[in-house]
Amino acid sequence: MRIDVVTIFPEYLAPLGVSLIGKAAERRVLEIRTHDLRQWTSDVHRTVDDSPYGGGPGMVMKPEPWGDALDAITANPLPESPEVAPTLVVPTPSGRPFTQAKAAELAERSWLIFACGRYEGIDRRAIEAAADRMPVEELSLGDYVLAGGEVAVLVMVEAIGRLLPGVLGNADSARDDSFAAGPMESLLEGPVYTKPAQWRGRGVPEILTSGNHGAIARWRRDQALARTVANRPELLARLDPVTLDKYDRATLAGLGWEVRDGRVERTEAEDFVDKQGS
Ligand code: 6GU
Repeated sequence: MRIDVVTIFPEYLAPLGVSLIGKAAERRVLEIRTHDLRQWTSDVHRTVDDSPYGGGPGMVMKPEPWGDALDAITANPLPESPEVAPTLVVPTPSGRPFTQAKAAELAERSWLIFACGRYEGIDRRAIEAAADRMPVEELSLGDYVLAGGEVAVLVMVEAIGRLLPGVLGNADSARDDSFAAGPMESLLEGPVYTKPAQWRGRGVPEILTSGNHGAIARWRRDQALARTVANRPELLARLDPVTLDKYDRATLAGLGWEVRDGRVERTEAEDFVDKQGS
């Protein structure tokens, strides 16, 4: 996969040279090129922003440097498949959610270009002009506001890159991840343990040293259900009940959840008649 990143802070992307993604780049599974947007400015101040039409706070990124940057980068297609158009990813808190499913979808593309906005965003015309020539994905990490797209690119490239064949050491390690199965059958992962067997007076759950692999799998599933109830109850409500066996349902009952009308829902409290009034 080829990844181009356009930013006014190329040094912000230095972590892409480290660890899993850095190693993958060394092994040529990934080719990451970062570009300074200011190389596509022509004034002495290398201006990339201006005040917003219509007024308001902050500054907007000018369209010309972005247009020239995308022209220049797309003028050098993949040597192995010169016909493929890149996908442009624009990290923005106004985008659609960046999910594990979106990471998996983007991991199938051979060429991604990330456009890091700063300030109040990029002039809309630059995005629209790009969309005439290539798929454009405006994506958000979540419901909070970062100062710019650079950190979001680090997050997205790591989430996408670890799904590429040959990036993870163990081909199975992505399979059991929280969200690997998609939102309809996702539970959070439960706790994990390693040696020593005793540490500061704390042991390891006995089941994990029993050698009973069926019982271990059941225990892990129960832990996943309990953690999902505690931390992300809205994920449970999205579960397809056909993914729940009778043991799952018994565990959920003990946690105050049940399958009702084909949905996973919180069990009504004993006093529910009282709440209805009389
Ligand atoms: Cl992708 N960008 C910025 N600037 N802020 C964000 C975000 C992205 N996702 C959440 N907040």
